[in-house]
Amino acid sequence: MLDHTPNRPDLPREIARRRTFAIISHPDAGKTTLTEKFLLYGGAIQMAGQVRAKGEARRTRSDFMKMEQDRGISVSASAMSFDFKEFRFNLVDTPGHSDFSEDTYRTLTAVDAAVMVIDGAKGVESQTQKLFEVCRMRDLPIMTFCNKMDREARDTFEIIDEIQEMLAIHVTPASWPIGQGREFLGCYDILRHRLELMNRADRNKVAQSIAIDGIDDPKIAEYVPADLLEKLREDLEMARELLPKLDPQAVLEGHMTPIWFGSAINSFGVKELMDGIGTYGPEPQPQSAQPRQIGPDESKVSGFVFKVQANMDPKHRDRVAFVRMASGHFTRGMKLTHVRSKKPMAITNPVMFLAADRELAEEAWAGDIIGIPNHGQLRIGDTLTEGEALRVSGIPSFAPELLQGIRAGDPMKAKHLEKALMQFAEEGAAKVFKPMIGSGFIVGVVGALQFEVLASRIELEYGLPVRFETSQFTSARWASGPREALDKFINTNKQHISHDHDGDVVYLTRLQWDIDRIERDYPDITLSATKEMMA
Ligand SMILES: Nc1nc2c(ncn2[C@@H]2O[C@H](COP(=O)(O)OP(=O)(O)OP(=O)(O)O)[C@@H](O)[C@H]2O)c(=O)[nH]1
Ligand SMILES: [Mg+2]
Repeated sequence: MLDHTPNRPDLPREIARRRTFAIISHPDAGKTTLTEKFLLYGGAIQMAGQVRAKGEARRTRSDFMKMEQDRGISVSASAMSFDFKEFRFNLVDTPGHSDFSEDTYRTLTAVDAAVMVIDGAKGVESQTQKLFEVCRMRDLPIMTFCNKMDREARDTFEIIDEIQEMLAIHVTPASWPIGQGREFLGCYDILRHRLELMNRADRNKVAQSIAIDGIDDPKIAEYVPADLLEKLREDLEMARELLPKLDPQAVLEGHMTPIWFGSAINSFGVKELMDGIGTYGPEPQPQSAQPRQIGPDESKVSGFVFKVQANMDPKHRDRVAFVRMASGHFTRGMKLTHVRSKKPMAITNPVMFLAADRELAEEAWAGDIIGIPNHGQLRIGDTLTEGEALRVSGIPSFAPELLQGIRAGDPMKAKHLEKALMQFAEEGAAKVFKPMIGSGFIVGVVGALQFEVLASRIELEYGLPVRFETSQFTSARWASGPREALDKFINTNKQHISHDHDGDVVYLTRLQWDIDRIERDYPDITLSATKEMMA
């Protein structure tokens, strides 16, 4: 578990200014839109793109895959780094759809905090709840952004109560909405006593911010109509009585979440949220690893791979490992030890993810997320160190729940298909099994949409149309045991045996009965539904 001890030694300034966090929520709450506005305020881009961009309109930077752009949903986590005031933000936009949650869960092992986005009309939705529980398990501090306040939203107290009750966390308002729906004017910034007014005319424009001297300042009446002002005063009075005050330590411990209200698409409330992440968000935290935890202030460099993405740039066929730096000050060209293979690796062309561009990373500090282009040596869960045999632990691997056969439209292209599938398997986008008997491959995923992503990417990135067909199997189990027992098991069950992309033995079946039988008949063989990420 992470340890947020407040009195650990001071971090070097470069590390202390880093804020590494994921944006999480139920599908469609506005994560990608919010990410885009973060980039805008961070000065990383000049103009925000849109999730459902039509014609010549700009697209968002984090939904860079074609399928994401066509459908207006995120299917893959993407990282971005930028400066905001004195802070360096490393942000990961995650997909909300549960079919892609393995990617999101892995991302949560690589960040120090999460921004939870809630749709103001919908409140806490099912996926919000699941993701929140993962954050809770890791004691991640959470900042909440209640989005889409430009539309009809639920009552503010009701939303806050729902979060407190459903998620069992204290909620403290950092801002308070004034009016709602068409009448939504903006927010009262409780932390800094300012009036923030939304500009509906220009979505890319910074909100008008007016300094006031507390809620009784007569100046407010110049901007807020009498009825709304009266309600605001009443609400704030009630909030003061009923809701907890911001306790920064409780936020860092994950027991309290501050909530900001806003509208990502109108760029509203975003800057206040960013200030909040800077001020109340955690510095890079210790990373749990075996046999010991890694402290961000250690002088030796270490980091671990939490995601691999092939063909990020369609122009260069390459594979990028997303590495979260866990400690030290990395400089380009350093030789690090790849702990799994015990081999040295010279990191000569690491990249930083800057909005849509990648740029050579000359250096990186604990907390940063960098990309390391490679030819498949780097896998999810791998640790890089200056020699010590440390392994970062706790990166989840989900059991495949849906199996389908896959074939190339053109049977002559089977070899090509194999290559593409192996790449995606190494990326963690799907599990791929090659049966011992017969031709073709079986693909295993967690959610049905992953099949579609796979088909679309194989066609786009490898120029291979493919089709899926129902498989006679519905479950996959990794088999392990002593060599001799395993060989005997394989030889007598050939019809059910396949190998994954690492050559490991996988038993396929459609009957739980088979699995029970194997466990009974082969006491030396262990069947498991997931495969450990680390060898
Ligand atoms: N009215 C309104 N619509 C918004 C706002 N923010 C985002 N949207 C719209 O909500 C839809 C979903 O936004 P996204 O940013 O793609 O949501 P997401 O959370 O990234 O979705 P997934 O990645 O698919 O889970 C888009 O059509 C946005 O334009 C807002 O503040 N107000
Ligand atoms: Mg998205």
